[in-house]
Amino acid sequence: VTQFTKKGAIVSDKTPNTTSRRSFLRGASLGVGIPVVGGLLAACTQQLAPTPGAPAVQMQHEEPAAPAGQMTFDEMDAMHEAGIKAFVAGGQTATLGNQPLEPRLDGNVKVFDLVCSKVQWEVTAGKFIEAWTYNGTMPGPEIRVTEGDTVRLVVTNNLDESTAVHPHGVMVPNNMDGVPFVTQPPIKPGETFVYEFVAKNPGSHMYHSHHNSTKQVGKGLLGAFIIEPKNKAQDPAYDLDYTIIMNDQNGGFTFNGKGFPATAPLTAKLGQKVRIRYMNEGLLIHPMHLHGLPQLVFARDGWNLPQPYMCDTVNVAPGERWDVIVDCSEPGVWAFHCHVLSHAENDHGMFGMVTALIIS
Ligand SMILES: [Cu+2]
Repeated sequence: VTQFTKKGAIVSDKTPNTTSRRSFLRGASLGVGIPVVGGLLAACTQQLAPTPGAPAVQMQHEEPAAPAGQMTFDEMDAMHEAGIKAFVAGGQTATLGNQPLEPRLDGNVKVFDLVCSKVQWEVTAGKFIEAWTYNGTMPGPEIRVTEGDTVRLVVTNNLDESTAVHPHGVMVPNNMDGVPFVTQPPIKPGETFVYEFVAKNPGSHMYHSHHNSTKQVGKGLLGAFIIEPKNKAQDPAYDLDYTIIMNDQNGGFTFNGKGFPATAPLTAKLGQKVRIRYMNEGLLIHPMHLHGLPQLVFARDGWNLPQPYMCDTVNVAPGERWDVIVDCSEPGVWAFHCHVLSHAENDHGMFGMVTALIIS
């Protein structure tokens, strides 16, 4: 029996570990662990329902690695395994960022109400940080419209400093560009500002603060702004659509506002094609590496490439969006992480920018 303390340290009896992280993942990827994959999928569907009384395992990047020599190899392995087990159990946080926001209709205008406010945001199980948010989540809600739609963003500032919203990558009239003292006055605390424009250029875009932005975007004032093309045939065909928004300030290294093991896995059925939209809202580059399966890169910053190409690591610089297709041709649990290794793993196990593509 292995027990977990609140700080993530592990108290174990003499029972030897029979499944290391590597053999666990290897078994799954070789196909001998299909029941394991099924179990993972079952666990993932329960992700929004934290297990009552489940151990709080914290794998935080701020946690200083124990000095060399203070952990035995078994202790180190046990900490690595604990992180994987927590991920499989569903990460154990109750909130999700980047959730679809249904617009209300004013005539033919799609209206999205965005309220800027501070909340306590759970980055990993039990670890809360102060986040500055749109509508209470980090990232803010996903705004998704269709090319040609008229879009209105009604932004109310309930923060205690001014702000503004920049539709990043979206082609808008100059006065809708969201840069204080360049295209508009700042939205002061208590004020509301209305942005309205026609969504012209389809693709994967973002919206974020453009005021005191190192702090405000870092704190969480960011989100996905997706414009679907009128002609869907202009993109490669896909069955599932995932977005991974990266940030590297508030709460450490995060995908969609969560650090491993609280990150959400991507799940797919064998043979499906998965579209992944990478969006980097951080200060650092994040080369996204998927194990086992190549990525077909077909768009950058919302613009389809004249010549799509295959790779296994897609470097995503700050401000960039890259769209890829993964052909899920091999079942298993495929590790999927930023390949700046200090954003993903240390003595205490995997943390931060780590998730998995689970194909069953
Ligand atoms: Cu990274």
